[in-house]
Amino acid sequence: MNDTTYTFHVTGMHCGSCGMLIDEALEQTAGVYRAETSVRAGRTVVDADPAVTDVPTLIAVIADAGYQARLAATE
Ligand SMILES: [Cu+2]
Repeated sequence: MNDTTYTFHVTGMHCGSCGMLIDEALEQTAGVYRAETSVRAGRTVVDADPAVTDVPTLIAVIADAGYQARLAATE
């Protein structure tokens, strides 16, 4: 199984609900195994299958939830 970990810097989050909203939106996205957002750190870590989804898609999902994301790291 393909598994890439993407770390995004996310701005616009105010509280824990913001983080849960982002995690739920990402985990409903095809190819995403797991998402974990830290509101305090302003960061979302996403485990996903790069054969199914990609960075622009993940950023768009976060944008649709109402937040701005940019890729910080891929491993
Ligand atoms: Cu909030």
